[in-house]
Amino acid sequence: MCITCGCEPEQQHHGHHHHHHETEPQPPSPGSKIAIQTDILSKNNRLAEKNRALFTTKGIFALNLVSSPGSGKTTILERTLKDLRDALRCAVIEGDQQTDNDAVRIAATGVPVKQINTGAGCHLDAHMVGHAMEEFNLDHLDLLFIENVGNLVCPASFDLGENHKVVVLSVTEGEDKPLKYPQMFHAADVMLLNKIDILPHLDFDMEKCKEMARRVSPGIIIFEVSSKTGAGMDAWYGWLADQVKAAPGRRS
Ligand SMILES: Nc1nc2c(ncn2[C@@H]2O[C@H](COP(=O)(O)OP(=O)(O)OP(=O)(O)O)[C@@H](O)[C@H]2O)c(=O)[nH]1
Ligand SMILES: [Mg+2]
Repeated sequence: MCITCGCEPEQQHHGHHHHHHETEPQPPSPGSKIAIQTDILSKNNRLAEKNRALFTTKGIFALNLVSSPGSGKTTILERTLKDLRDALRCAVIEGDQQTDNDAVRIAATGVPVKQINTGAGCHLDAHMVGHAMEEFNLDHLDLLFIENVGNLVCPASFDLGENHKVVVLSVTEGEDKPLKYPQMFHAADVMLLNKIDILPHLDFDMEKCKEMARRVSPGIIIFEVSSKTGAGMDAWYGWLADQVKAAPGRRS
């Protein structure tokens, strides 16, 4: 269980809206769980601004990939890196509670990668990302992918300094997830609807899913993809290339 992001059931008994304690009008009593959480989130926000300033200084476009476990974040990255590594200089930060499995998979593409193990923690925070950035040559980097810990709840609250959160939803998870986990989908500017190759075996309603995602995140950009077959990936690559070109602080 993670105390830092307030995912304990107790938190809900105060009648507060989860994860928005920093906007509560009354100051929380010192030492209370809410006060601790407010401190953690404001400290995180300060460090996220530092990361963002670094990305801007270096002209790096940074994405934070979030999803439930197994939706296909690493598989999407593997294919994306293989297809884009000659055109764009990429690096990856991998977040998992344990193992370096995903970092090993990314390393096989030849792209620089740094694994962060969060142990009991259920999300990456800005401090971890700032530290991991020391591993890369920032003067030779266009595009940074941060794969967050597989968790559709807590990573929504933690700004890492990224340009956008990209939520991956695989079609096996059900079309109602945007409404069940609205904070994550609200926080995301892009949704990758992954594993469309297996749609013929499912009752997944694509249009309904997209409508639900737009209900919680009106401007969300949606790509339907299969990281297994490569279907739909070109539209995602096109968006990435455009965003890198327009990244804040980028000179060429
Ligand atoms: N059929 C199909 N399977 C996929 C696709 N993308 C990923 N998978 C499979 O889904 C499983 C999980 O993929 P990962 O890429 O490891 O998922 P992840 O989101 O990185 O998982 P965590 O890092 O553990 O949260 C693997 O068995 C993949 O082969 C896809 O587009 N189609
Ligand atoms: Mg992964």
